[in-house]
Amino acid sequence: MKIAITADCHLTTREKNPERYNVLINLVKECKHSGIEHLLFAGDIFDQDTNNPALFESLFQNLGDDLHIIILPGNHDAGLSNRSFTNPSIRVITQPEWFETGTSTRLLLIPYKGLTNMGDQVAEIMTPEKMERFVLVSHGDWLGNKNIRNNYEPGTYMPLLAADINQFQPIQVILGHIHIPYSDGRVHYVGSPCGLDITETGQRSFVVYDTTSESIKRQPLDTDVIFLNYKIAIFPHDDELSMIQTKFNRQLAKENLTPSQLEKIKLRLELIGCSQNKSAVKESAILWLRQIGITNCEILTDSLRNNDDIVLKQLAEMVSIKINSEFFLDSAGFPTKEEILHQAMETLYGGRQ
Ligand SMILES: [Mn+2]
Repeated sequence: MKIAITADCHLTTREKNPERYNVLINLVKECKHSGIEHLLFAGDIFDQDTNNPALFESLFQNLGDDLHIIILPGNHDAGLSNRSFTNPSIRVITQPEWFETGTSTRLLLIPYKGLTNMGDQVAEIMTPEKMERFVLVSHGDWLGNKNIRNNYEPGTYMPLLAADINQFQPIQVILGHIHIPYSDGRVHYVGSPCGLDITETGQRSFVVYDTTSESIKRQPLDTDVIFLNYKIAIFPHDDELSMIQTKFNRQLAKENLTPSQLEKIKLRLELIGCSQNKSAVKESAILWLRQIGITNCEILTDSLRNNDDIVLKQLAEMVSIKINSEFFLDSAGFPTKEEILHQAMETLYGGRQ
């Protein structure tokens, strides 16, 4: 059996964010195409105060027995219950519940509950003398890694502690709440199916749990919009545009986008460092981006210095060559070459504009 899991759709109205609805239509198509029988929402179907079950339900008409929708309410879905829906294929989980998969490994579904820990919720349903083999699916903050947090809503939501994992030993943990797709050992954040804003970048995906192999796989999702947010450092040069082009193309290649996805890009490009003519380089960058099919972009140059001093320009080029030499290697825990170049330009041009 294959179970698809998504989370953090944050639906508003269809007029305001049609892309958040359209991606769910695509998700249903993907599920049917891949022989997936269950589609599980791990919380936050709705955004802030928007809560329109009828509109959500309209996306899942005529599902028949092919696809069953399971909803775990998140911290934004208060009050959601089976009474909210008329479609019998949609089921809302309001209490911790076991989900049978036909194998000896079950899914433990824990809906969001404020002012509790996820571990307490697991303990409530777990028989103390019997060690269950299970996959935990829920909505909240994984506290085992401090580097990830939810920019969308500060605070701590039904936290899962490393001690909880040690105690209950779920074979996998699949969570909603953090919108960035992320995996840390056995803990996986599904990520929002469609980027909500410029901080939720790149191609989006959903998770498929295969009950036979007990494996987790990510499957790409087709979205109306793909956010990209790049920061590029430059130094004064007669061809600053090609400097931007090289760095931009290098970053874009990592996104693995198809040519038809280019027109879906919503780009924020922040230029930092120093330019010999910042308004000219901004203008030429916009033109070039348009030529390669990226029309929806904003270029930020607030932190870009402007200086055409000829001596400093030569110094800047020498510094940049040094930074690009093998001596400075990009590796984890160290500043990137981009950051070093930015700092070097700040040092070189600071206070001399
Ligand atoms: Mn949430």
